[in-house]
Amino acid sequence: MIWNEAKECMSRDEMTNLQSARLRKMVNRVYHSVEHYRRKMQQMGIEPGDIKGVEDLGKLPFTTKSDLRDTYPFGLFAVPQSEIVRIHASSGTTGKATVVGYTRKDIEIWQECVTRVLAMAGIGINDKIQVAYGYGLFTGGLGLHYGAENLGATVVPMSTGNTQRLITMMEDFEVTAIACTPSYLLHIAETIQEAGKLDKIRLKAAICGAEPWTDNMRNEIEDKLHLKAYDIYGLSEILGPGVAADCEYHKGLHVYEDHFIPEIINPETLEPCKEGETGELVFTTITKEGIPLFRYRTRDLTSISYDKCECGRTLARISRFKGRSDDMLIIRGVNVFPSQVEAALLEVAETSPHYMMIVDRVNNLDILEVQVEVEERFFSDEIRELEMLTKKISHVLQSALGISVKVTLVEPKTIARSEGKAKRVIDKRKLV
Ligand code: DLL
Repeated sequence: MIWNEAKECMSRDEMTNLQSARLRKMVNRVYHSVEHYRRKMQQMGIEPGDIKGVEDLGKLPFTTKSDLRDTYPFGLFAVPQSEIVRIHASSGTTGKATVVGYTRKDIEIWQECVTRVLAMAGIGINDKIQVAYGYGLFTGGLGLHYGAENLGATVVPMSTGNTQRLITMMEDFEVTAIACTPSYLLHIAETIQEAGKLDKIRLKAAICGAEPWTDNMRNEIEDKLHLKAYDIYGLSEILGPGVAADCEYHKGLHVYEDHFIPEIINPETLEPCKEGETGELVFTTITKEGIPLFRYRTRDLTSISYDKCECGRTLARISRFKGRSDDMLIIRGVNVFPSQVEAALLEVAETSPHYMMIVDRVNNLDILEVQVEVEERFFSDEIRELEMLTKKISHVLQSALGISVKVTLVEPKTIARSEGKAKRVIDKRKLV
């Protein structure tokens, strides 16, 4: 039985009707309250009345991160400041922060979305959940916190910063669920294993997201901690965590289409992609009040399916993310994503998914070095074994990426662990 059947199991026609009604209202409201959009629509010769439903979505202008930066801090807000009850911001790597504001209703909708995600992962009022995403301007901590509280679970607001304390409390409080980035959870799992505490841990579910991860990484986490790991997706501009998440079948992430209309476009031509084709994910918010966005280009690369899921939900599903278009490295003309490296490394039993990609340019030639952690024993054994393993990993990576790779094996714990989003790439070409 699906907890939120009325919202998650509608027929496509019912969903389209609901979305169209919400879209019409929101376009009208935004046109009259956000100068930036009104100007853009006027330049394109569109009036609110031209948007009759979802079929007219393509007439609306796209929004990009630069629109948010150009109107920094509050230029895209659609309500007076007195109606804004919370602000979040993401720093990004360049320029000013991206600022988003929430009205009380926005916070309620956000809570509702996260509650739906947690319920989909089988979490309920008898669970104790440690929220180990960062609390603060990042949306992970507070987003999961309010959603879990709204569900009625017992929240332990850990934030990040002290893995030992997190594990002690996990054991003492008999914590049954955790929410954090997948890379941090892997670090937690290894620390638990080293401390010989695995049999004292009662975790049954993990809600992981905020960074790309692969099915192999999920398997590794599930095997290490004997739990079920679920994927949660979101971005501050649209909401924070809770825009989409996967169910127990792990066949893509269900998008909460009653609040966000997804599109997949070709990032070069900006034309819509066919169902199943990989492209850039674009969202239009249809219930947000504080900062409603038209066709926001997420830069995240995925594909979409409208087939009914085995779980019974009819919500559109997006496939796991291949990465972001701005994470994509072009090395000697070949497109390379960190997620390809992760997936390939997880095929090699002797490695761990802790790696760092270092890209450099020597004599005008791009060089990719991948540093990989391997078990300690390889460094005490004969040098020949280390060489053989280096060759094996180079071969696996070369066939996965289609370019030659310099592999450097490093001892466990050499690569810095992150408690938030993992850093996987150092591109020295950008530093010169
Ligand atoms: O990362 C919100 C979040 C917090 C999501 C906690 C899930 C859990 P931002 O900092 O704005 O917001 O970063 C958003 O992170 O565009 C993706 O590139 C990436 N991302 C988020 N979730 C996933 C995921 C939060 N499940 C950016 N898989 C997005 C892959 C993800 N990438």
